[in-house]
Amino acid sequence: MNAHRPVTSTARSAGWRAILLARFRARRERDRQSGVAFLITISSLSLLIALVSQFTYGTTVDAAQAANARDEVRAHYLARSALSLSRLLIKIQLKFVEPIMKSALDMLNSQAGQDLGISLRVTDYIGPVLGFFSGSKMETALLSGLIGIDASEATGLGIPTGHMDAEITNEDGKIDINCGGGMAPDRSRQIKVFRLLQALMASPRYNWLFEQRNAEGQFVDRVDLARAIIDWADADEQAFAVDANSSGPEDYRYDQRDDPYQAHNNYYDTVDETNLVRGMDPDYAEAFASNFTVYASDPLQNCRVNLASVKGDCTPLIVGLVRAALFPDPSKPPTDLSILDDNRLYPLASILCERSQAVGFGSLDALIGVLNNPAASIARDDPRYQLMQNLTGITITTKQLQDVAYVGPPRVYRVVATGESGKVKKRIIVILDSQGFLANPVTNNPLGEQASGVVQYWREE
Ligand SMILES: [Ca+2]
Repeated sequence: MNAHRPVTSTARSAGWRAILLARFRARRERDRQSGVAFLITISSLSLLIALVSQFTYGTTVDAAQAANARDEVRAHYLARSALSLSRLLIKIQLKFVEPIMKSALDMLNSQAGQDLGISLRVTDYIGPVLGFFSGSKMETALLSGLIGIDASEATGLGIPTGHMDAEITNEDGKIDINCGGGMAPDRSRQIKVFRLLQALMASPRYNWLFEQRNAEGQFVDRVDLARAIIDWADADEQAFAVDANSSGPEDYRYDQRDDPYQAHNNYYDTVDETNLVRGMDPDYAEAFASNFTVYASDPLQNCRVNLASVKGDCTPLIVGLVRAALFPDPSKPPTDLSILDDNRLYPLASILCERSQAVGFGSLDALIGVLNNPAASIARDDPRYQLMQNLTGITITTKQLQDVAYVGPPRVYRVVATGESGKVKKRIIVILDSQGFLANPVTNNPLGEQASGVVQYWREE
């Protein structure tokens, strides 16, 4: 019996191996488990990071969207407010200022024995009025101080953020290119429009426009352009001609262009529509279109321009009106060619234009006075004093000027109201006709609504 058989080295090493193997297995198991934990941690972390960044991004976008939406609404209503205040001023002008000014001027004229020829346009003061409502506290205080009231206790004045503005102009002080057009064209009115267009374009300073090819590679002359503008607006297919016997069919070939279209053959909807008229290109539009309107205002429906309403750079228009008044018959060349001399007419017209900006015109005679006697129409300290002393006056009668122009209460207004909040800017362009037909009154005071103008056109951008 061999109870104590010695352990062989082979058996010992097998034991160690088993131990080592077990340890190795345990460790591998442990390592394997710790790898899983690491992976789980990493993936949880990335998931969390992705979630958090998605959340942050989403919140930032939502906040920006909300701010944008807030600014959109705020800018829209600021523009609407500017528009409402503009309409209030228009109403004040038409309902109160015009009648009072008329009786005051009548009284002054009868006492002083001469025509003072001034007018008051409260609509020109829309800027300060808006400043009163939308400016800072200091602005409001300053403006209320100017008119002698204490606005410190008034509530609702001033806006904390944003800005609003408005510009009020008249359409009356422009050439009505729709006059005489439509379904029942009126020849005598069309001739008037033709005269006005010819006279507006007559200036030698525009020669370069008619001496080179236009954007479409064509030569266009003044007669063709005026005729095309008139023919677009009338229903008939007969080309307009001053001499009715020489007229043929309209042949503008709008439908044979690369981008064919039909002539409107009815009233223009906007002045921009003149861009579709043959011969018209951006250069002509820039030179003349600012003097066009598509809204009638002449109470006699005789295509005349309201000189009480001219605004902005009105010198070319006044030059045109004077020329149109002096050339009643466009089929004959003018007898006095000196009237085509820009050096003679432009300085006078620029003085008249300046005066219309400053005090307006109370009557046509005030304007004729300057034209007849330029030397007496300028102050001594004006730099152009000497120039005006050397200018020969232009003989023009009230009757001649009356044929193409009048001075009367404004009728059609264009209001461009803007509202700004943050990065958003809204602009509302509205045409208001104070004598327009009010089809759908929204209050029970339709007359009051009409007084601030009936909306003819509305565009928000
Ligand atoms: Ca036509």
